Amino acid sequence: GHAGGVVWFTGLSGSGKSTVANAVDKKLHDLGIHTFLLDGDNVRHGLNASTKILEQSYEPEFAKRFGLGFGAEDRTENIRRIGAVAELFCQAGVLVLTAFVSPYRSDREAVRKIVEASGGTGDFIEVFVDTPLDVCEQRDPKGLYKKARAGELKGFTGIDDPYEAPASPEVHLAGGEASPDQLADQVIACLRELGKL
Ligand code: GGZ
Repeated sequence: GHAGGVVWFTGLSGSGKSTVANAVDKKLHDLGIHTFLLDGDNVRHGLNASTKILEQSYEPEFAKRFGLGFGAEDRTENIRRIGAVAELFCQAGVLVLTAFVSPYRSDREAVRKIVEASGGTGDFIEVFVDTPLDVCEQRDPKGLYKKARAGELKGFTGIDDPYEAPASPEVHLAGGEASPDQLADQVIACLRELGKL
């Protein structure tokens, strides 16, 4: 194989994906591994910015056409673009970490196909951050579950939009039961077993 790979975190909002991915990123960096983390903060504000964000720099018509939201088609396009970027980094020998809800199984499988076609089997590692909905809802760091329950936010994953759990992820984390640091250690151990480290 080669040094590159895509470690794809998936799970509900508030599941801890981003926190665990950041902890894994730091541990890999300390091991001297060249990584790159893609998450909502650097993608949904840039490459996949919303119409509202794009309107600050582009014509309204253009912003409307290319801005991404949270409807089913936009989520699919969000994941497709992220997958394409991840595949490029992977080709460059970088171990890419991604942290997106990525709720639809077919979207994740499409990325797997693309990454494995250009790299090889084993280059796509799906990490399911399996935190029960009620735990995510109790955490509710941004108050989004509360808004979704109140009907102020439509199409929220886990409330009135589906989350399709991975059938056979390479790594399955019991998100509600351990600290982010412990979960990150589990991911590192799995990456070793899979021969990625
Ligand atoms: C799910 C939403 C929604 C809806 C805004 N559904 O906890 P967060 O805030 O930081 O994580 C969620 C994030 C999800 O963006 P992704 O790019 O990961 O989603 S996807 O893979 O489905 O395209 C949440 C916030 O954006 N958010 N509206 N309706 N999450």
